[in-house]
Amino acid sequence: MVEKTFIMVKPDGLQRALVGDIISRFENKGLKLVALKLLLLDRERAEHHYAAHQKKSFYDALIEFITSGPVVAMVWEADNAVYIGRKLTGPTTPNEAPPGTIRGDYCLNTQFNVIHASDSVENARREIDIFFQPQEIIRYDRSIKHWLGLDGMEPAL
Ligand code: FUP
Repeated sequence: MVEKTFIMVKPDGLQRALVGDIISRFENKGLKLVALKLLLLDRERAEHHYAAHQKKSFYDALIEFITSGPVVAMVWEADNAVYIGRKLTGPTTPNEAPPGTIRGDYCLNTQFNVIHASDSVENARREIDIFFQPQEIIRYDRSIKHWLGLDGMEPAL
């Protein structure tokens, strides 16, 4: 089923100039980018996003970190986009994240773990709503033929 997932490059990912690589991984896999913005999270939005962790010991540090610099918020679309987004991202604990995943390749630390990826379709909907207005999610078709100027060309025999 076609799903949307919410992906965010965290302040450490942006400062370490990993935005391009992270976007490439999602593009290369084949997901479709349908929304993107660079923003600074205020405390209110950060607390809304991480509401599930309010009682955790790491909560204050997490809010401090996620509001400490710009982030890149994105919505990616594909069949099973949520599952694929988590697979590309890797597990929360970098020690357990295999090489080849974003966290496995770039992280040493559980807090400074470069990327957020929705963990369920329900959370993806909730998170997309926190970051984007409905009109900021762009509907479009992809056709490489058109953009290579090949519309209407007959295949060579
Ligand atoms: P994830 O969905 O993989 O980002 O992980 P969680 O939703 O469980 O945690 C949200 C964020 O809290 C993590 F990205 C990093 C931070 N965190 C800690 O700092 N310490 C912990 O022990 C667990 C999570």
